[in-house]
Amino acid sequence: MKKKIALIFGVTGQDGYYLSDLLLKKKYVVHGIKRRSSSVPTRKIEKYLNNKNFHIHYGDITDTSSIQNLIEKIKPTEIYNLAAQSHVGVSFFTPLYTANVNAIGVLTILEAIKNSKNNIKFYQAGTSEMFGKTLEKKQNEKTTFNPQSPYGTAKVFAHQITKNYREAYNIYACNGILFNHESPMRGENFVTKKIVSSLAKIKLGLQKKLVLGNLYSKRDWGHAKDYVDAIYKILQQKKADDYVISTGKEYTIKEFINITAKKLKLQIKWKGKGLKEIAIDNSGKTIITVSKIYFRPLEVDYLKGDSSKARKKLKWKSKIKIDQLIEEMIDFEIKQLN
Ligand code: NAP
Ligand code: G4F
Repeated sequence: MKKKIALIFGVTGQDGYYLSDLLLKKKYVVHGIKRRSSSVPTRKIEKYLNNKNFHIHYGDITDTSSIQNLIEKIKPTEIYNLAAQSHVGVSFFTPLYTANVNAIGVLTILEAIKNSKNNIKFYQAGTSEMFGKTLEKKQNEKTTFNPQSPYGTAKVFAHQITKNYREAYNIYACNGILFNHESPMRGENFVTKKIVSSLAKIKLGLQKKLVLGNLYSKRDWGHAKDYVDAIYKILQQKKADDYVISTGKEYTIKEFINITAKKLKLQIKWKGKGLKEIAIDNSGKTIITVSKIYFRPLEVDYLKGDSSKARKKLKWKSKIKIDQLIEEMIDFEIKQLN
């Protein structure tokens, strides 16, 4: 049987961590790309570095020659593009950079695949942020995109160009449209990680206050481990296609805080409204406040996915519930702090 060789752009991030684990267990040879950094870019994936089937190379998806050279050298059978400037809020401060990585970077990979003599399957990490401001109660593959940020807008380009290359050049290229997924490996400045990490520190007396932005947007939060299963399945179908991956349940940021606080046995009470809203602990100390610096110029108020297609065609469904996700994130945080 032909050896399966995966090339992962974005291997050093949350999903890269879980996807590497899954593919190594499936006996793939896994190649990943790291960017030059002044700190340690491979901190999350350290445990794979001594695996003989895991290889790391320098590269960047904004560097055409590095992408072409890597694809020619590695000869992957599957490419997973998880690489992105993935923070929606930050994309308002760095819109050109975000578009360069999240949109043009994807086209650069697709061009390299088109020009390669090898048959390469391609996965593009699309997002529910592409739906943006939507009137649909549940969003699926047929829902119109209406992105509300440079991040979401660049991802719509990436989605569409992936579809164009599939149809124009007969490339096995797929889009996953993934709703928010979290884990202990989540980046520090996403809201779930920030909440769990800060409340755990507050509980242990290591931090005084957590400052957040909009507490009332709703998100459909799953576990990254479940979601990389779906990513893998998307590339194993007879025909290339696009799939929505979600849990179908939505919570506000405030609800996420309340569940986390309860699990940490932190008693909190909410007071006030708008920018004056606060949460106090049972000694009357203010432990959560709201600041406008974390509000975005445009917000996506509501996201809730309909994954019926993935359930039917991929036989995939989200298994890990929000309670278990939060417990796992808390355990990880407490272990780190101890
Ligand atoms: P993440 O933790 O932020 O990881 C992003 C990865 O992309 C990191 O490995 C990062 O490298 C890499 N990267 C950034 N710019 C790059 C460049 N120019 N060239 C090469 N690599 C680059 O994100 P994630 O949560 O794992 O998400 C993975 C993908 O899924 C992203 O494309 C994201 O937009 C998309 N997505 C995520 C979610 C979610 O809820 N997590 C939902 C839908 C879609 P460094 O480590 O060097 O920064
Ligand atoms: O955790 P967030 O930054 O995630 P967001 O914007 O939903 O984006 C994530 O999910 C997308 C899929 O839908 C991915 F494509 C994307 O790459 C990323 O992984 O923010 C969630 C919500 C927002 O409404 C935000 O305004 O939380 C609100 N929020 C309130 N206070 C905050 C904060 N977000 C962050 N990051 N930090 C805060 O202090």
